[in-house]
Amino acid sequence: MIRLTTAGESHGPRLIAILEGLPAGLPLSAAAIRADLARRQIPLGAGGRMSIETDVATIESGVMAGVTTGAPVALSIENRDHAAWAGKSVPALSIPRPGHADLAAAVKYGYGDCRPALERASARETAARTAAGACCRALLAEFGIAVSSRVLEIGGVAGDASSPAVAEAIARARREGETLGGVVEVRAAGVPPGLGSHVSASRRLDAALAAAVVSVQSVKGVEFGDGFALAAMPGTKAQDPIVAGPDGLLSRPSCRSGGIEGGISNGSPIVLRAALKPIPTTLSPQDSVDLSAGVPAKTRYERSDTCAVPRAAVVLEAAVALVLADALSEKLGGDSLGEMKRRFAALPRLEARNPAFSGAPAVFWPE
Ligand code: EPS
Repeated sequence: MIRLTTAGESHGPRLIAILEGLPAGLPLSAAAIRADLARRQIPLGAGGRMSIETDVATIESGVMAGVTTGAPVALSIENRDHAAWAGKSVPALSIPRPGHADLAAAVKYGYGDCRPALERASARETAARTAAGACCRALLAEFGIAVSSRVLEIGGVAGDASSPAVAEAIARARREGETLGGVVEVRAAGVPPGLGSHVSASRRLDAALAAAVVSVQSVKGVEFGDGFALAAMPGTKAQDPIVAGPDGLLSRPSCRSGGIEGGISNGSPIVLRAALKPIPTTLSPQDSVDLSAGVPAKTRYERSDTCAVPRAAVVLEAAVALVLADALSEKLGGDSLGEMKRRFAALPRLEARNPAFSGAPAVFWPE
């Protein structure tokens, strides 16, 4: 079982990730983690903070001589901006931003200042998740599984992170004191059939992926394969036909189900999309209430990003990689990489003529 705990505040000294359950024997380098952290620091849509941080993860434990030991892997990432906050008196934040955790968390935890909510709810935390996701990606790569992503649209404008129209939409939003959300697609190629299970709600792979995706800050929607469009299709057009190929193996020419049927990976690529709302910290003031006086007040602006979608794409990859690594280790036993590889090699293939099927009738419920 692979489990991640992160800790750390946005402007605290550092972020921590503790990743439990990686098998022993997995080569893991700070450089591989650094590569994903660098991908996440894409400047498009980012505010001033990104030019302060250069995220580097230090491997604190669980790796000896460049190889995992099976013990928890602890990672730390310095917050360079912490130096600007250490020892300084910080004005109270008593006007919660609609859409942020400010109000709900302050009431829930009895805070007298929304700042503790801001600090922990901040998407700065996603640097730690990305670092842990890189470790999971390294495990998946050993089995030929690759997780990738692309931005499909930002602020209603179709295009990926390199699209001039998208860049222009973000620049316009910045000029207008607005923020933008968008849609990201994540794909996992090379996923073997048989991850997850239909037998219990808690073991369904799509349920675990949906939970992980929605746990990423700002995500408000998730769909698999053709997702919401399936709701309007006739049943015969909404499935992925099962075809016997010339090699004697089964194939699925379409991927409307997103590679998961009955909560189990079916051997097709896993395809999901996440919808992110615009960041709630806006240059233009929004209607709120000053909780210290109980009177209407406009939100105040503190430095923030215009659009987090390009960065979120890498974070969503990490979230998906973590769930797939967990499901793979459940399927293959998770103690050592060598053991997992032997079991992986013995997984059944999707044969068109399946020897388990004799065609004989059976009495399933004897009287
Ligand atoms: C964030 C606000 C901004 C972002 C931050 C997430 O930080 P600050 O308030 O310091 O300007 O830059 O994201 C990161 C620092 C990061 O590494 O992704 C927020 O409130 O969610």
